[in-house]
Amino acid sequence: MEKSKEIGKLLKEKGQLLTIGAHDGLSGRLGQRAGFDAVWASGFEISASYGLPDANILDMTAHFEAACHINDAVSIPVIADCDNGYGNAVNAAYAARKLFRAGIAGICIEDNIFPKRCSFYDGTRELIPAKEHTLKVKACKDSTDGQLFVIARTEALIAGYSLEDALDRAMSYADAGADAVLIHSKEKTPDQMIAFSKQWTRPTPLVAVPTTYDTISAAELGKLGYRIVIFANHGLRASIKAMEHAYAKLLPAGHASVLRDDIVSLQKVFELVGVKNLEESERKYLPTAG
Ligand code: SPV
Ligand code: MG
Repeated sequence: MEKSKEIGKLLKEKGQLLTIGAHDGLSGRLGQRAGFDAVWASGFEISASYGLPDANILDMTAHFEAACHINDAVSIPVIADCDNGYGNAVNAAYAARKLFRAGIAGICIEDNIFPKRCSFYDGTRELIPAKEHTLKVKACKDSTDGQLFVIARTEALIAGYSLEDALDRAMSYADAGADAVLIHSKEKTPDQMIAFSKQWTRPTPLVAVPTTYDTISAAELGKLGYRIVIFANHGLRASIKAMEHAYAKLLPAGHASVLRDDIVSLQKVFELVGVKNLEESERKYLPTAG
């Protein structure tokens, strides 16, 4: 089945998609193995993996390549975080078509101006006019004859707009043909998300990214209408903690045996990256091997 149809199909079958953030093939594959339904090619994670802030510093090509690496490493659908579409509606539509043709199942575009800043950074932010983002969403859908799963995201609550403004924007994006609407919040409690969902009147599924409001469960979000839940950056943050811990032990000890309980075996890495397949291919296609 075409990847772009899989998200809709999974939503029908499972009711809710649990999605894990990733920045490369390996982190995506670990997400699939853990049992997540889909992978979020996170702009935050991809930027961080370059040692860069999440602020449109990396260009579209870098994001595209990372999304493709993830997509190649997994068989579950990948949703590419396309930030603000890397420019106007024309830029966004180009990115959408390119990702669709590469086999990416879905994209997400947000109503931040270009360049954007991560939702969690301090400071004020500007959004593009609702009408402009509505057309951007439509341009992304049209660019693939409606086939790509397009999540329209509003940063209205992040920017300090009212709940009514957030709802107006989100309804307009839904009416333009978005397949799902992501309402983002940086509150520590899920109150905004609960209030938003209670006033949501469209059949379009809602998407939640419970990063700061981290005590509400996916099941509870599901009951509110959040049918896609994205754990956007938890793999990256877990790996940073694990690496910091290991390096802090390794340097003073000066010998790697102190890490035996903290790291996976080489065999585990071999298995994760498919060394068995490599060996099979070598036997089959390299006359001198074995
Ligand atoms: C990302 O993972 O890049 C996202 C989610 O867009 S957030 O960082 O919460 O904005
Ligand atoms: Mg992002």
